[in-house]
Amino acid sequence: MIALLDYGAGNVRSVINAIESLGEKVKVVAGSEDILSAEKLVFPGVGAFGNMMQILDKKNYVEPLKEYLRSDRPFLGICLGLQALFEKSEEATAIKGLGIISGSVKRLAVDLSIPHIGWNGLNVRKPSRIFDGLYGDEKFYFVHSFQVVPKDNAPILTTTDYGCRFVSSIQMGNVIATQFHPEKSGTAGLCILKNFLESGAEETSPLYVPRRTQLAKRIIACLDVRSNDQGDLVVTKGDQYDVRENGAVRNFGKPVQLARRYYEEGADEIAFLNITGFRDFPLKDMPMLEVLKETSRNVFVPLTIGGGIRDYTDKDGRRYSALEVASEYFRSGADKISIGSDAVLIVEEYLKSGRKTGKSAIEEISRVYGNQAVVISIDPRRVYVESPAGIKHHVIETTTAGPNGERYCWYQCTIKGGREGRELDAVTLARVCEELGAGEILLNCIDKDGTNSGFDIELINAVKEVVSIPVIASSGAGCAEHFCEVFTKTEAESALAAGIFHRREVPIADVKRCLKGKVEVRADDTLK
Ligand code: 1PR
Repeated sequence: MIALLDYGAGNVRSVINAIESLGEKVKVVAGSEDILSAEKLVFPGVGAFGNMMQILDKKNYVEPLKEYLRSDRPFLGICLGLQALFEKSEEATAIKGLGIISGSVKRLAVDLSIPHIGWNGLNVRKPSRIFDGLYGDEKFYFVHSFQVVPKDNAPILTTTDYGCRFVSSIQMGNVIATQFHPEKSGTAGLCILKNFLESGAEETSPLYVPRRTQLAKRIIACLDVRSNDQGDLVVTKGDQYDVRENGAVRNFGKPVQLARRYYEEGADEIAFLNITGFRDFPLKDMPMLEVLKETSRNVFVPLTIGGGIRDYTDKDGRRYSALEVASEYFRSGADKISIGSDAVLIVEEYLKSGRKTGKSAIEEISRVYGNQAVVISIDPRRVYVESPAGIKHHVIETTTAGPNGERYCWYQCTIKGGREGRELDAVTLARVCEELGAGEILLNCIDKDGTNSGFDIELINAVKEVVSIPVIASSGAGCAEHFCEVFTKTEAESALAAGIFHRREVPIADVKRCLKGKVEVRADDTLK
């Protein structure tokens, strides 16, 4: 029986699912006595350092945790569960950590997108039983903006490179903690978890030790989900957002099965977009929550869910906040939520008043779950203009001329799945959302969606220029070479596709094969 410390700030379901998939039972800690009596304790941390320590303190977990850790019983900390072991953090300077390891937690100060999101490697510094069965070139899923800085080198188990070299895991006796998420790192992550759970594994060092590790560009499979006319939840896909063919909603199959297929085929991440979420209340749309719960049971890569994340008042006058909606998704297995229409309305309000309210969905959700958990999905459409003069939006010069030969355009934000255009451009939207606390941009393009003609490189570069958070390039992928193009001509950290994967035109492995040698990718087993 594995004791799991859940302090209520994020997606612990994935950790439970991963442990259960390895045949172990999990008991969620319900009081300090469960910590003291645990034989093996797993502590997955999500969110913010200050908030985590305050909750641990309020629940009277701090002293029992210290006692458990000092007794050198098996402990696995994940992400914030690693940072908690240190004395203090720059994220919340007035709040003390557990102080089991001398040193502190510092902001990742690098000239690259922050948070550090994605799959990166490990440079192993000393043998450990958690490496049993690993070759050494595997990649693991990271998502963080802070790094631990131990006072001396003794606890350092691995380092990872991302603009700087940072400590990506530590081990002191039976106390092990990782900055990366083994539960979200596919088979390599499950291998680490299994080694931790089976205390008998040999202390080993992997054969291969990379000189420098590299963050991989991520390939994301996207599932647009909605009910068809018979009321079944199906994966659909539009052409420029029109999902109907001969009057009926296109049906590419069931979301849970398709997500599983993409996981097995090597997708680095999976996104579900509830594309009619803007008109329904998502908490009533329980099938979507079920889809997440089911998927997270056997898909061990990050899951993003979008659609309908906004404040909502039901017919009886009960108000639900976007934070409540998001919380339900996180509890059901989501690692990130994505906000579409509501982000446009939030930014419009902010630009009107010039003031942050602290109450918008973006601010509230990122405060509680961390910036990395908040993705902004943008649905822009090109608006061509003769010249930039007099246009109050971010205009770009384009090589794809407009219908009347126009050489300039701006990207108009839309809401409600492209049904309504707004007086706001995508570049401004992205910039302001970052200011409000968003951690990633999912950049669609209605003109390109479903066309198989390649990503909108100009749009991606325009947005990339104004934000320092990661950008997911989306819409238009028609062949493996389009992924090469987007990663070599833009700084996008990941690329998403739907149609070519659903129609089995291009397998994910072919995309990675095409990228290999030119762009860093996470090799799945089929590539090795
Ligand atoms: O506005 O917060 O309720 O969120 C609704 C979400 O649903 C948004 O993220 C929005 O992008 C999405 N959405 C709404 N309507 C549609 C539609 O297609 N009618 N899908 C829709 C958007 C775009 C991509 C697509 C890529 C790749 N889908 O996610 O998967 O364009 O496609 P491709 O590779 O086939 O070209 P809210």
